[in-house]
Amino acid sequence: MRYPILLLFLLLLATFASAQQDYPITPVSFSEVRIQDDFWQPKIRTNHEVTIPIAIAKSQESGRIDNFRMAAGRMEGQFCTEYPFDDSDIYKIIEAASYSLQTFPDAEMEARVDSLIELVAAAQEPDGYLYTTRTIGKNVHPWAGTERWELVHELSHELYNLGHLYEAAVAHYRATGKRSLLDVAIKSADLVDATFGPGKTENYPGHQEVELGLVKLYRVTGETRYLNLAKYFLDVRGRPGIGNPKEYDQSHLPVTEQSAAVGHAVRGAYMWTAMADVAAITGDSAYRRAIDRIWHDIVDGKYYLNGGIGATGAGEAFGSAYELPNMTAYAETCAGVGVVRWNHRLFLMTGQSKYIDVLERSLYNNVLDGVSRSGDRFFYPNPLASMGQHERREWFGCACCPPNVARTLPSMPEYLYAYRDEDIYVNMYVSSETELDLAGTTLRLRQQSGFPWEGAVRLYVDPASPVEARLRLRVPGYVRNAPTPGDLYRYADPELPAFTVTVNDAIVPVTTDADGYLTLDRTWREGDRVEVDFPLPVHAVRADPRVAADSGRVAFERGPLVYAAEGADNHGEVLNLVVDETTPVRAERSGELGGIYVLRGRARTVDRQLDGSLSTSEPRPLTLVPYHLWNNRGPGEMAVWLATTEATAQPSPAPTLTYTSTLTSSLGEEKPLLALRDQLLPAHSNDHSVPYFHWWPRKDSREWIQVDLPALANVSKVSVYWFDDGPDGGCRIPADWQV
Ligand code: FUB
Ligand code: ZN
Repeated sequence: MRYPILLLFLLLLATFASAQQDYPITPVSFSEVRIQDDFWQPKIRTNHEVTIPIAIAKSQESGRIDNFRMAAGRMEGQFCTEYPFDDSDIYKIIEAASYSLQTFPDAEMEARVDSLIELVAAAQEPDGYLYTTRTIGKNVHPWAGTERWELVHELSHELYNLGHLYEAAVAHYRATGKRSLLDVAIKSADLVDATFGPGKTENYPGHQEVELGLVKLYRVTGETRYLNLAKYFLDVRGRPGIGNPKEYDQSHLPVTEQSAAVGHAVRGAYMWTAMADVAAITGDSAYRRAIDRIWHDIVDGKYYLNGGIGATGAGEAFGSAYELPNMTAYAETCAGVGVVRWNHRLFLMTGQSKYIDVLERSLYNNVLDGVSRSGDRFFYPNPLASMGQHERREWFGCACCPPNVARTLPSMPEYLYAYRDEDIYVNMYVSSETELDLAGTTLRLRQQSGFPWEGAVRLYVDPASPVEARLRLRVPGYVRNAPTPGDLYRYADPELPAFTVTVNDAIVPVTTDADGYLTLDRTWREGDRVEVDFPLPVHAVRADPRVAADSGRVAFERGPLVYAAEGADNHGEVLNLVVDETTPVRAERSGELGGIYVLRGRARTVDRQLDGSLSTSEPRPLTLVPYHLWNNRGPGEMAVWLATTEATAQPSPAPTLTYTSTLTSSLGEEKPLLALRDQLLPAHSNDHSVPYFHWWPRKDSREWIQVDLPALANVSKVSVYWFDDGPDGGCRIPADWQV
């Protein structure tokens, strides 16, 4: 009799222990931080007023909401959108709105969210299964398979959708206290738990996401089955005989044996985030070691200066180390969101500011680039160079990115502050206000900052009664000559300008510690004031010489912002610029683009002549704008990495007959035809590094390109350079062709 009691006691203890353990550092929740600045606050407002309503309207127009209506039996018809993961957009929108309503109470949006939740609940099958394409039962998506979960390890996205459902449910519950979506999530998770695991169906999701959703559900419900299930879905990957192991979805090896960032970038980022979560709760050091190796693999060779990951559109995947092409960079917005979330977790695990450096770079540059200033146009890939072929779009058939931005903006206040015992971390400099409970007293923290434009930061520390605490101010990498952790990028002009920290106007001698913080350890009293003026010089950045795409090139940044040259400020041309390195590049306030700092320098242009020779101009003014703001004045040339030599510049094309002609094609789109006029010769037919024109996925069809000459001309010779990406790609040199 004593054993069962002892066992019960031990079990209770184990549950209690695991429920207690989590990240050693706790973020101050987004709902406890009030942003009061001129940079983020307007963006969060535009997100609320424009982006979220558009996301709802587009979901209605595209049939995503109707899919739920049909699954709920409230409408006749068949599954009517393109992808089986379209359900997930609705969940992401609910999550975004839940965060946003905290800052902007809005009865209309709240009612809309309630009605979406009611519809989602109605679309759920009695046993908890939720996947509209199968429940509707007509026009079931081929990726769904014939049976539930049959293709879960491939492209069905049944579990991916549910991960987003769980995240939405937790956000909605935390924001409103309402259980409506949480109950749907719990019913679903119970079914998934009854279905998968040892002795049940043994398989893993083809697109990771459910794992981190389950951890969130575990945190809010305390139900350890959800945590165990999250861990199961991670551990079952790469097990012999299970699923279809492949690098594409990181199932090629057990997760603890993985060391390199390979395959689909979003899948990877979501998986490493979940591994961090599970490791924080269970203390699993093998997970920690694996994500640490992968993190290094990224920051040492697979991380774009704009904070993006995933170099190639082929498989939306990582390339090999140092393969970071600029014009064809994929750097999907969702992958940037993944980098932000994963690195936040790594900070919470370690207290090291290098993770916030990565988070901040990806957030300010890659994620913000994902949406226009107006909040109604979106980038899916975020290239670092353009001939004018790129433009933000109103929406996408595969609409994963816009709602991912929509949920990231209103939740970003969560990245500002964190605490652990008497340590208070200030990680991002954004004018804001929050309160913390510390050693039995309430401490009010108010921050005034000019970031990202100016480095002066003032913190008002107001405890209700005197309290001992360590205020830890992050010293960003760009103030420490470390643009990114590791050696992938370096400042060409390393400079460590001095700065001082004062408390109540008295200079405090303080140095940056090994974790990248300035620590002020004292008894804080009402009215205490800390001031730091971080120097934000313009920095020229060079990439590791092994990054061929950036060789002979330089990029500029200031503070957290990466800059880009855009045609709109530079006579329409920037790819042909050679930076005049003898002229310093300076920051200057400008009224452009809503009020920014532009960078001004000088550059020469390189132009190709009709005889093939190159001519170089005298230096002329060069203007750069923050990268995330490019393409808000129409499409055009853009470059983050500018040539420093004539040999690495891309000369403006000579006025040849092709260049001055009007080109049209059977493709119907104009922009891809720019590749025919750029006068860049590929190294070989499978050279993806220069722009190419293609008709893929058309096959066995007759296609044409028409060249309307500007005037009557004698054409003595025509050459065609065919693109062929065989054997893996789908483009081949045509069976026959004629001019
Ligand atoms: O598969 C769902 C989402 O669609 C992925 O995360 C994106 O990369 C896009 O492929
Ligand atoms: Zn996406």
